Amino acid sequence: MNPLVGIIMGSDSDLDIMKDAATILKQFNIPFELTVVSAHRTPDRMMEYGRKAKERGLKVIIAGAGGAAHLPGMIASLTTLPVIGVPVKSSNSIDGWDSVLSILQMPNGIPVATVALNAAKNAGILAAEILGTQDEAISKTLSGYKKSLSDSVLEKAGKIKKEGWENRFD
Ligand code: RP5
Repeated sequence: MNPLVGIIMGSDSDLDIMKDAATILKQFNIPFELTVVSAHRTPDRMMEYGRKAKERGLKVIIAGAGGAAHLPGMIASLTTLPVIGVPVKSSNSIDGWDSVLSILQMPNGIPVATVALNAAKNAGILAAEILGTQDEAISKTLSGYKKSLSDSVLEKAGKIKKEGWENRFD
């Protein structure tokens, strides 16, 4: 199947974080592609990716980068597809705030839906939710996923109730 989600990152060193987006999309049976596109080191490739993404059939782009993280914002400037930004705490990050603020503080007109630091899994879920607005099968998969989250919390609450909270801190 043709990819619906494009997962891109500034460096292969981001993959350890960005693979979480791929893993959850795989779990949801949503076709995606994954590659490295560097805003600073391959600006022409970035322009081509952003400009051709829509005509290639992508519906959502997840872009991750760290430090001077310009990739998500620049990709958003090149397409009308929704762009989800993943700030990565990378080798060139001071403390992660640099990545967060570089992706979050976009000018009016060019939004990037920024998830939490290193939260590539949430980016994958958000991409699925965007696709789910037009696809009932994906929407149902997401309902099942959220039910499983709820069940696991209730299970933990039940365990604490049964065993007593004091036993959790021995
Ligand atoms: C950013 O610089 C990348 O997104 C990565 O997070 C960071 C470090 O890249 P490498 O020096 O590891 O290639 O552009």
